[in-house]
Amino acid sequence: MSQAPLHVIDSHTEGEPTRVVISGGPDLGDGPLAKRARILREKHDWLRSAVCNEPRGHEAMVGALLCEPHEPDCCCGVIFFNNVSTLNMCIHGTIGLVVTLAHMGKIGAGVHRIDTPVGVISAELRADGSVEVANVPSYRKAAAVPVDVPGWGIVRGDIAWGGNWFFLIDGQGPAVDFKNLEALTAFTWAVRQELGKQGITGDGGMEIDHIEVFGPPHDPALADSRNFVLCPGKAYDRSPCGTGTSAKLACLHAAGKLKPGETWRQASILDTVFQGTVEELPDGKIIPRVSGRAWVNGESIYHFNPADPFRHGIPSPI
Ligand code: PYC
Repeated sequence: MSQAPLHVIDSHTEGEPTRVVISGGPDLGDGPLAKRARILREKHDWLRSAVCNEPRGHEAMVGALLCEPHEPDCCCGVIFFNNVSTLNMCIHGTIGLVVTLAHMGKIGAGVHRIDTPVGVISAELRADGSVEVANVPSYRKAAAVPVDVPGWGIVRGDIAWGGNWFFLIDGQGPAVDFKNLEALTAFTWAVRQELGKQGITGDGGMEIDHIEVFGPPHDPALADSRNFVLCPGKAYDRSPCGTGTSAKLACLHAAGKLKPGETWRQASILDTVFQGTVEELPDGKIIPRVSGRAWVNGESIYHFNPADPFRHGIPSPI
């Protein structure tokens, strides 16, 4: 286990934090990013915990390990992780990564390809500082799937892939309002538990580990919808969740409610907004394009004193 100091740069994307590890991480080899993510998970989980968990982090922290790319023509590779595990994909984190790389002077305005465990994505850093990410192919797997949730009855949701697996619920559960955070967390956590118990999964048996609830926007002049997203480690997303917005775009497109050239404005529980558009693929899937803003707001060196019992973080109770 490496005890070299870690150098990290912090940012937030529309309220949701990203902590990019720019040096000091373990050697994961030079294989495909999916293989390196597995090595990180199985052999170096201390890095995730040291970066995201207390005392350095908190439940909403998303980490991003900057790597050399495996795929050609990429400016970098990245592996995302949170308080409980690695993440397949993270769009708010990609926006944070791009702004961090620009802050470091490594990239400028323009389109950049980035290698991830679920495929190559591209991100455009625009002249106004906003970032548009072209995500992996996304699709709706099933519509209006019923799940019996104790205390709530039959809850219906769409199952969609937007780089992570989502269960998307519209118009059921507590009102999507900041004052209902606890009730929304309890509702979505109960839904997630039942999906697992009832064997309702994404493709290939992958766990549906993100639950997204939609309600009307506070201000229809600024957004089309407002969401609450429960992430795998039971933290809510402070941003509108880019992979969740991608899953929503896939569902809207599959339902004939969003066409190429039209823009969907997804507000978060904090009323920050991502803009989304779709590009149709021949197989019926879409490439979601999601844009938003991020700000660098910190930089640290982490030290690992062997006498410190919490040098690798306090494990999440989840
Ligand atoms: O923006 O894709 C996202 C995301 C996933 C988990 C937290 N944020």
